Formats: sequence, C-alpha cells, structure tokens
Amino acid sequence: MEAKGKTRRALVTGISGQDGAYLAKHLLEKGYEVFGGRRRSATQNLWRLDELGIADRVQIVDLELLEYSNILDAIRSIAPDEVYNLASQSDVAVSFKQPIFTSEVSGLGALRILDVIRAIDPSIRFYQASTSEMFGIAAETPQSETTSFHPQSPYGTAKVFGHLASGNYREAYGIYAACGILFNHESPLRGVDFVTRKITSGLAMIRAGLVKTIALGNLNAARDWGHAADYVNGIWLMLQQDQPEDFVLATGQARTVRDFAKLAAQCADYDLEWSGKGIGEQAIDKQTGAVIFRVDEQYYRPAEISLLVGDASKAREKLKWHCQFSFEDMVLEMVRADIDLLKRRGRIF
Ligand code: NAP
Ligand code: F7E
Repeated sequence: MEAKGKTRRALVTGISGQDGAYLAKHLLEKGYEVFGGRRRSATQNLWRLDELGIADRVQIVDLELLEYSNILDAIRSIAPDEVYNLASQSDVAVSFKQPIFTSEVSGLGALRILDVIRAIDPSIRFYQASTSEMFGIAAETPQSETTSFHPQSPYGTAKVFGHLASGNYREAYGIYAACGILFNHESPLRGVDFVTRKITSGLAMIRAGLVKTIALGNLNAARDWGHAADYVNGIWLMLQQDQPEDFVLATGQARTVRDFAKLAAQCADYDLEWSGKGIGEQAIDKQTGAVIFRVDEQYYRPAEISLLVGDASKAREKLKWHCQFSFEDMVLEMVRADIDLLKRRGRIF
C-alpha cells in the first residue's frame, strides 16, 4: 500500500548478501528510500552493491540481529514502511558446525524484529526470508505452501521457527507479516561457498591457471535453481497485497549438482569425460586429461536432502509473478561473470 505524498522507506537486513543487493536495486527502481542493515565488520563487504552500481544510493545502518537494542534503534530512527528480513546465517553446511549461532540469527533474529515492530509500530510491513530447506525430507513433491515441514539441518529448523513466529505475530497482533518460501536462487552475486558459484568461480580460476580441480560433495542432490533477480520481484510483491500471506517462489524444475557442473563446464568451453561412481566419480578435460571435478567426502553433510522442487502456482496466480531467466541463461551468465570478474578485479569474491 503506497503512503500518499511520501517516499516509501524500506529497511533491508542482510544488505551485504546476494538478495540484499538485488532487492535494494529493485526497491530503488520502485522509488523507495532504501536503508540497508549491515552487521559490524572489520572489513568492507559491500562489493555486491558496487557491482550493481547502487552503493551510493543505499543508506547503510548498523544492524546486528543478535542485538535487540540495535534493531530497536534502527527501526525507531528509520521509521520504515516495510522491513525485509534477509539477514541470516544462510549456509546449511555451516549450520551443522554452528547450530546455536545459526538458530540465534536465523530463528530468533526474525522474532526480535517482529517484537520491535509490535512494540513501536505494528503498521510496519514485514517480510521474512523463509526457505525450501524447511521441507527437508519432503512429504510430497513438488512442495507448496501447504506441504508440511521436516527440516534436515539446524538452518532448516531455525527457519521453521522464524516462519512460525511470523505467522504467530500476524495472527496475534494483526501485523502484516508475509513469508516467502524461496527455493534456491543464484546469480553472479551468490556467495562462493554455495555449490553453483563454487562451480562457476572454480571454472574461471581453472581457466586462469589459479587452481587445478574443483572438489564437490553429493553430485546427485537435486535442487530447483532460479535467478535471484527474478525472486526479489516476488519478495517485493508479497508486501504489496491487501492481506499478508505466505508464498512459494520456485521454477518447478529440478536439476542435480552434476547437471549444473556439466552445463557450467560446457559454458566455459570444456569438453569433459565423466567416469566412476560415488566418492570415485570424476570429470576429466578430454583435451588435456586434467581432472576438473572430483568428489570429496568432506563436502557431504550429516543429513542430506536428495530432492527439493517447488510449486509456485499460488505466486503466479495471486502475485502475477513469473521468471524471466531460464536455467541455461543463468548458468551462462554466472560462468561469464566469473571469468570477467577475474579479469577485471584479479580475484574472486
Ligand atoms: P547471504 O548472501 O548469505 O546473505 C546473508 C546476509 O545476512 C549477509 O548480509 C550477512 O552479513 C547477513 N548476516 C548474517 N548474520 C547476521 C547477523 N547476525 N546480523 C545481521 N546480519 C547478518 O544470503 P542470501 O542468499 O542473500 O539470502 C537472503 C535470505 O534468504 C537469507 O535469510 C537466506 O537464509 C534466505 N534464503 C536464501 C535462499 C537462496 O537460495 N539464496 C533461498 C531461500 C531462503 P555478512 O555479509 O556480514 O555475512
Ligand atoms: O547446496 C550439494 C549440497 O550449499 C546445494 C542456501 O541459500 O539454498 C541454499 O542452501 C546442494 C546440497 O545450497 C557441494 O549437499 C554438493 O545438496 O548450494 P548449496 P543449499 O544447501 O541448498 C537454500 C534454499 C537456502 O535457504 C540456503 O540459505 O549441493 N553439494 N557438493 C554441495 N554444496 C556445497 N555448498 N558445496 C559443495 O561442494
């Protein structure tokens, strides 16, 4: 809902992350005044805003999700119309090593914001970044807004908490809280530890002679991979409805990690020969005999989800949301962007 005669203000937590950057750009294009919440860090980590050319248009504010008083001060001073909670310890593998920290940030962090909104201005609209990881060992395929949750990681369980807390504040206090249950979405701005960017950045580094091989975990895991630039439009649309509701955003198509690696290698002009199974699987460059991909057990997880694929019918019908990028376009863009990034800036980040 647009406040008449007034520039709308949005606070985006997790501004230094992939989605924070794309959403900030989207909101600026919609005419918002954008405030980006960033936790304190000794190093400058706003390179994604630079890459999108918006670094000087986003107002950066201190925002640590572990600190209630910090959230209170930020929201009180900004007086936003909309808060998009994208901040999270979002790495599933890391969540097994840091389960308490992950739950504090990715679970309780959402509740801290909700409670600040309840206390100071319940008319502020709130978006919570929920995830397909909540489905875990899924009760049905594809997964929709009505599929039950069975998470397989501390990250997934923390996100279930944030999701349920948002629903509770919606029902108990009438707060406009909407959760986007987003399936994996990628881009050239994806963190390098996630498998897609690990592959595309790894290929760029192999081409530049900086590394020899990319070691991966479970190549059979299948995910529903979309493009982050498409998904932030869906996120924004969720806060523009008459009533707050939860929505799945997904492409409806699943591919394995191996499928992604094969296509990315093709985009980087490698002709690979795959052989072996399980831990012995590898892919060799037919031209040089060099091992480009191999499997390493250290990247297996204590609990894995073999397949996640989403049904975004509700978002397509109610939000009129749709994807512009195909899977093939996205993989090509990511490979080209990493090759270009290495040339321009001399390193991958
Ligand atoms: P991301 O790139 O990992 O960004 C996470 C952001 O959260 C970073 O800005 C990070 O700051 C910030 N953050 C971490 N801990 C914090 C804390 N204690 N206080 C304040 N900020 C903190 O994640 P993303 O891919 O953009 O995803 C955005 C959101 O959507 C996340 O909540 C994620 O869990 C969720 N999600 C993502 C996907 C996906 O496929 N990308 C799918 C479903 C849901 P630093 O830069 O300082 O680390
Ligand atoms: O793993 C497998 C891995 O780390 C995808 C986050 O944004 O999306 C993301 O979580 C699959 C898994 O993403 C490697 O085991 C194989 O099955 O890229 P990922 P994720 O765990 O799906 C969801 C929706 C979120 O909400 C999260 O925040 O790939 N895999 N080999 C590997 N994964 C990694 N990272 N590294 C490997 O070497």
